[in-house]
Formats: sequence, structure tokens, C-alpha cells
Amino acid sequence: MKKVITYGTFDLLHWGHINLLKRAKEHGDYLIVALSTDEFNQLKHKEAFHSYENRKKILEAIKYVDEVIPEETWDQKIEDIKNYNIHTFVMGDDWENEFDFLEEHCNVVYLSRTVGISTTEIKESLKNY
Ligand code: C2G
Repeated sequence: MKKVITYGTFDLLHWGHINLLKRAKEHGDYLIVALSTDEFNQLKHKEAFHSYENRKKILEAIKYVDEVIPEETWDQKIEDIKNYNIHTFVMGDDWENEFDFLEEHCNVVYLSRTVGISTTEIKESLKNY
């Protein structure tokens, strides 16, 4: 079984996230999403609208997603890759080259971001509603 992993906050889920998850799944048979906890979001200087538990519930309902685990630190990726026997690590290309150090442990794939949508844009638009 070829297992794929990707990381993120996935707040206010939108089609850019879905495009990423769909393409990530195409790189294997089993997709794990390491979902940023509310505490880790603080380290990322992000404040999610939905709690970790609710973001997890939403992700688990997506047909491309097979498992959701917590992302608690920047440094857990190598351990995750080993513990979950990951074949391919996938991230959007806003992270291009940031995770190339993982290449000694698994394939590293950066997928193009979906232009025209982001959680930030959604929040901004709603402010003017
Ligand atoms: N994404 C995308 N297109 C968009 C918006 C997001 O392809 N329009 C992708 C991002 O590139 C990322 C994933 O969707 O791969 C999740 O996006 P975020 O929740 O913003 O992820 P981020 O906060 O960048 O977390 O350790 C890695 C970090 O946790 C990544």
C-alpha cells in the first residue's frame, strides 16, 4: 500500500483544499492528513475559525482522506514518515523546497496551489458582507 501524507490547517474548507487532497490521493492508495492543532496554529501565527476537532470531523468526511492525525510541531514530519511508512509527502507549492530535506525518507511532491481562493480571502470577503 502506497501511503501519502500532507500537512495543514484546512480551516473554512474550500475547493483549493479539495483540489490539493484529490491530487495528493492520486499519488498513492491511502492519504493521511496531519492536521494542525489549535496550539500548533498559534506557533504558525494562525487562528482557525473552526476548532481542531471540528476541522478533523470535516476532513474525515472527505472521500480522498483515509486518516487524520494531529500536527503538533514543525519537527514531527520525519518521525511521521517513519511511523506511518509514508511513500510520498505532498504539499502545495507555496511550500516549494521548504521540505526537500525529507527526500532522503520519501518522495516529496509540491502541487500547484489553486488560484483565486484562500481561507484569508474568505474571511476578508465576509468582513465586508
Ligand atoms: N492550498 C492550495 N490552494 C489554495 C489554498 C491552500 O493548494 N488555494 C493547499 C496549501 O498549499 C496546503 C494545503 O492546501 O498544502 C493546506 O493549506 P493550509 O491549511 O493553509 O496549510 P498551511 O497553514 O500552509 O500548513 O507543516 C505544514 C503546515 O502545517 C502547512
